[in-house]
Amino acid sequence: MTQTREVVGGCPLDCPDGCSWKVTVTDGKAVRLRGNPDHPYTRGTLCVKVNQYLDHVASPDRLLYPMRRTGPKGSGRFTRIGWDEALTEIADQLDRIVRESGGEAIWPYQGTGNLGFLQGLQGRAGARLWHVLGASRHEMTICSIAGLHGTTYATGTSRGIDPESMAHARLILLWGANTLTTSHHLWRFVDQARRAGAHVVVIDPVRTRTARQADEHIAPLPGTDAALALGLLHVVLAEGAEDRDYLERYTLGWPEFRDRILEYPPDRVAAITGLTEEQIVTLGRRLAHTRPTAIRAGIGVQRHAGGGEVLRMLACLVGVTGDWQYPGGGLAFSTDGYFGGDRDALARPDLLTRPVRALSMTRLAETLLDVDDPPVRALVVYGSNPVASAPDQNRIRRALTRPDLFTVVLDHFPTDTVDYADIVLPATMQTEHLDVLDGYGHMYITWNEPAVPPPGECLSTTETFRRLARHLGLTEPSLYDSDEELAGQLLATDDPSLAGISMERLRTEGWARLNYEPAFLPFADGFPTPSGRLEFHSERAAADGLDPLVGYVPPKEPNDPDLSRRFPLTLIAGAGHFFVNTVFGNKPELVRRAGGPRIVLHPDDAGPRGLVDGGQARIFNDRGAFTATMSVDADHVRPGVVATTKGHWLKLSGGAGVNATVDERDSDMGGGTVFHDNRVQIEPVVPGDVEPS
Ligand SMILES: Nc1nc2c(c(=O)[nH]1)N[C@H]1C(S)=C(S)[C@@H](COP(=O)(O)OP(=O)(O)OC[C@H]3O[C@@H](n4cnc5c(=O)[nH]c(N)nc54)[C@H](O)[C@@H]3O)O[C@H]1N2
Ligand SMILES: Nc1nc2c(c(=O)[nH]1)N[C@H]1C(S)=C(S)[C@@H](COP(=O)(O)OP(=O)(O)OC[C@H]3O[C@@H](n4cnc5c(=O)[nH]c(N)nc54)[C@H](O)[C@@H]3O)O[C@H]1N2
Ligand code: SF4
Ligand SMILES: [Mo]
Repeated sequence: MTQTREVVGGCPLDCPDGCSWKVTVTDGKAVRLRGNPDHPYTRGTLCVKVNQYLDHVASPDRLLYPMRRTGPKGSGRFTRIGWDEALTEIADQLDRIVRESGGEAIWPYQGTGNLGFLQGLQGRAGARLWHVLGASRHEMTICSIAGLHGTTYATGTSRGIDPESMAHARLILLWGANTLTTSHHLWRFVDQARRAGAHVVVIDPVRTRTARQADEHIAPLPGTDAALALGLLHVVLAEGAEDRDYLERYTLGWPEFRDRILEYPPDRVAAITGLTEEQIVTLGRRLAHTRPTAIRAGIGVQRHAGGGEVLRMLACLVGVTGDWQYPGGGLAFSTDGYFGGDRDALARPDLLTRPVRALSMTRLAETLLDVDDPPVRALVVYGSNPVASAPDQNRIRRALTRPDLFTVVLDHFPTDTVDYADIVLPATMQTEHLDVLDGYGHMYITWNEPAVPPPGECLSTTETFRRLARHLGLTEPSLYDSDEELAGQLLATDDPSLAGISMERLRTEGWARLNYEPAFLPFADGFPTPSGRLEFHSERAAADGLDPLVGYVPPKEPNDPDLSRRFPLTLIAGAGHFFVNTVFGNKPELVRRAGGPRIVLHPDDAGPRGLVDGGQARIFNDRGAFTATMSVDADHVRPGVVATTKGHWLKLSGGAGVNATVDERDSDMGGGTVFHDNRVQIEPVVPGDVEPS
């Protein structure tokens, strides 16, 4: 007799929507995956990518067995070995490296492939083992850190409003956020506000799918958003619309900030941002007279030299207008942190017996090539595909071929990074392991129950590290806690966000809303800053070497005259619609729909270079080059700005990707990345020419 059951789970991918799902299992096989219809945010739909997840799980390309490298590093040639052999070799290498160079010679390099608390990034899977070994601390700098720091200087926290509350806004600014591609479940709330009369503006140098659906699209020059914000506030002041009562009661440094705003009249801001004075004044007036105004800032907006400062500015902007005090007003950047689970109980920082150095994800190549105290001798990569995703691809490739570097990669598929591994370990996918997840764009947590057994010899991250601990002969008991025990430790807390949410309830129902009222005001009782106020002037920023007063930090490469002469175009590489970072970059159906790397440019830039729509282009700078198909489109970008998307696998798209051109340089805060602060030149690829490397 056929047996069918439904298993609750959640999407592990790096996406603000953190969907809750249900897997239908018939006779031990996962046959259907759909968005959980009961979940208030997911509402029964997943997305164009994850709708194909079960197919992806069953892909013939899946890594099913441990492997050892047989060809040169980078060749991707491997032979199958057993788990025992693989773990013995890894344990021997790590043991030797720790003895010879100390634990810090190990770099556990964890990415965003899985955001789960047990198997992924949120809980720093493997943290206990790394602490016991005294490995270097991995700093997750590649994504949103600059903005998280920026909002924190201003408000004392990176947490903003519940994005759902945007349904109550009357003006919505989607600021460097490509919502319909990167977090489409938010659109329902945008739409709800719009039906009640809200005006929706997208602020993005690129005419994205989201920009096309908005009431208005404002396209500033990349990296100039903080100047734009100052210009809008200049208009607010001219209209006498600043909220004086709010400024008086809730903010610090207003007189200084006011003076700074007055330095940015619309004509000056027009020159900086490339917008017209009229655009600035019109939007400024709208902002002055529309309460509540909600800003949804994306992550893309902060991938510039002054990216952290942009988020700091946006958090301050909605203080000048007083929007933080209205349901539906304020800034939504991240909800990460509203979940009050016991992260330390999970990661156990107390297992570290002495302080260790931190290594930044942004600086992979430089660290591997240049750091000497001690050099990194073992790199353990999991949930990450840095050869394709991280800045300065060519240097990363060079670094990963270092003969004295021992590289282990845990993954689902033979990625561009797997090609450089000494040992490859096959990892479970989301239908095959236990996990607990939160979201960074909503207020819910999710339980992921394994629905089916793993294929081949795939193991979960937790089980892989338990077995590795055993091979290392480690005796610390907590290294062997089961997944259920780990989940219990995470959830066993008195934190009010979890009141009434037991592990049993979560496991049965599959999701729970954290204990916050709908449309709650995050700063009704003041701000968690040193002064208790929204800080336009921040001593913490000053102590970190930044301007104590919030302001505008220009992008770097567009303002370098010599560089700009040689490389006159600013390249933005945002999210692709059919992948999540490089996940699905090998899924044939999604690769087909994505249509290969594409570069969109304005006819004024195309014409003089002999670049034609549909032709092949070589995009290059001093760091490297990649090829893409051209789209010449006057509506999509302005002259001087070109757009492409991230996520393509290098070996499936000409051997190089956009990150061959990106600099391994820190943004202004937290060591964040500068993916879009990037100047390039473009030339046509004539058929028959040698392909660029
Ligand atoms: N489909 C899909 N969804 C994804 C991802 C994906 O790869 N594909 N990635 C996931 C991840 S890891 C993240 S962090 C989020 C990112 O989510 P988003 O931040 O929404 O996505 P991005 O495309 O990185 O950036 C948003 C927009 O910022 C714009 N932008 C770039 N520079 C500037 C600037 O200087 N000023 C302004 N105003 N805008 C600028 C870009 O043109 C882009 O359209 O999405 C997640 N969701
Ligand atoms: N040019 C440019 N580059 C960018 C960006 C950009 O906007 N422009 N965006 C940046 C951003 S926001 C981010 S977050 C980074 C992402 O960069 P990374 O963190 O490197 O993420 P991915 O490239 O998606 O690689 C994730 C890998 O993890 C694997 N994986 C997934 N789940 C698991 C699991 O449970 N266990 C194990 N072992 N492996 C798993 C996947 O198969 C995949 O190979 O990329 C950055 N790169
Ligand atoms: S990628 Fe985002 S939208 Fe798609 S299923 Fe996962 S959480 Fe939901
Ligand atoms: Mo990200």
